[in-house]
Amino acid sequence: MPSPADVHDVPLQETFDATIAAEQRIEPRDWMPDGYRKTLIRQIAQHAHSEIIGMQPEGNWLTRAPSLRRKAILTAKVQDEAGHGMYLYSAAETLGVDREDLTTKLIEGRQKYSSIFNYPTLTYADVGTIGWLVDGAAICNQVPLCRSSFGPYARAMIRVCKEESFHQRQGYELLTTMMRGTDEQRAMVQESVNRWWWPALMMFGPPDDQSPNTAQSMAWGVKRHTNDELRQRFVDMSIPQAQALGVTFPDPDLAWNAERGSYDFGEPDWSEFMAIVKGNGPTNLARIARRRAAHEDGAWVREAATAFAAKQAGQTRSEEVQP
Ligand code: BYC
Repeated sequence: MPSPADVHDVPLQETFDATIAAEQRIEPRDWMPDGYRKTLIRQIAQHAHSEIIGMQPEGNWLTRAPSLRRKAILTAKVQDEAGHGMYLYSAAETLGVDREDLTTKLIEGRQKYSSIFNYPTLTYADVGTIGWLVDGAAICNQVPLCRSSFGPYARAMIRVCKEESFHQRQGYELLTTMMRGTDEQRAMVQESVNRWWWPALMMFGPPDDQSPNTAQSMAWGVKRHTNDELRQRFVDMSIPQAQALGVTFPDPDLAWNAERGSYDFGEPDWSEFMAIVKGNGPTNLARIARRRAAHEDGAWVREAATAFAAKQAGQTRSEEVQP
C-alpha cells in the first residue's frame, strides 16, 4: 500500500517517466525522483572535479614548455579545463547543491574524480598524449552526454565537447611534430603512449558486469551507452590514428575481428583501477594536497568577491530608492 507521499508523487512520477520516454529534457524546476537527482549530482560533481584536478598534470609542464607557442597553447588548454569545471559545478548547483560543499567533499575524499589524473606526467610528450588519448576518450564518453536527459548537463556538454575536440587535435599535432623530429623524440612519444594507453581505457569505468550504476543511468537517459560500448568505440577510433602517427599500443591482443567489425583487445588491470579509485594511485595524495592548498590560498579571493558583490548589491538598492 503506497504511503501518502507516494500517492502524491504518482502523477509527478508519471510525468517524469513520460518526459524520459519521449526523449525530452528534465529541467531543474521539474519534479524528479530522488535517485535521479542523486545520480546526477554524483556524476556531474565527479565530472566537475575531474576537470579541475585535470588541470594539474598538464599544468606541471607550463613552466617547461619547449617554446612560447607551446606554452601559449598549453596555458589556453589548462584554462579551458577550469572553464569546464565551472560550467559543470553550475549545472550541479541547479540540482540544489552548493559548490563549496562539493569542493569540501572532494578534498576530504568523499567524492571521486577520474582515475586518469592519478598518473604523473613525466615528459613533454605526455602533454601530447593526454590531448590525443585522454581528451579523445573524454570526447567519446561525452558526445553522447550532449543528449543526456538532464537539460543543464546536456547543454554544458555541447560547449565542453567542442573545446575537447580542439584539445585532442592539439595533442595529436604535438605528437605529429615530435614524430617528425629525432629518434629520441620518437622514442619519447612511444614511451608516453605505452604509459597512457591502459589508463585511458580505464577512464570509461569498470566492465559492464561490474558497473553498479549503468543500468539505472541508461534507463533514466543520464548515460546513453554502457562503459564497455564506449571503450570499444574508443579502441576502434584510436587504432587508425596510431597507425597514421607511427606508434603502437602496448597490447599483444589487439587484433581486427572481421566478424564483429571491431578490434579485439586485452583486459585492463582492474586491480590497478580499483586501487586508484580507492585513493591509492601514484599521485592521489599529491593531487588532493595541491587542490586543498589552492582552495585555502584562494580563500581571500572568495571573501573579497563576496564582499564586493554585497557592496554592489547595497549600492544598487540605495540607487533604487533615489528619487
Ligand atoms: N575514475 O557504476 P559505474 C575529462 C566509479 S574528465 C574514477 O560504471 P557510472 C578531462 C564510479 O563513479 C573525465 N572513478 O559508474 C578533463 C562509481 O563510483 P560511485 C571525467 C570511476 O557513473 C581534463 C564506480 O566507479 N569524465 O574528461 O555509471 C582534461 C562504479 O562505476 C571511474 C566524466 O566524469 C573512473 N574512470 O560510470 C582532459 C564523464 N569510472 O560514484 C579530459 C561523466 C567509474 O558510485 N561520467 N568510477 O562512488 C561518466 O560518464 C560516468 O560517471 C563514468 C562512470 C563512465 C565515468
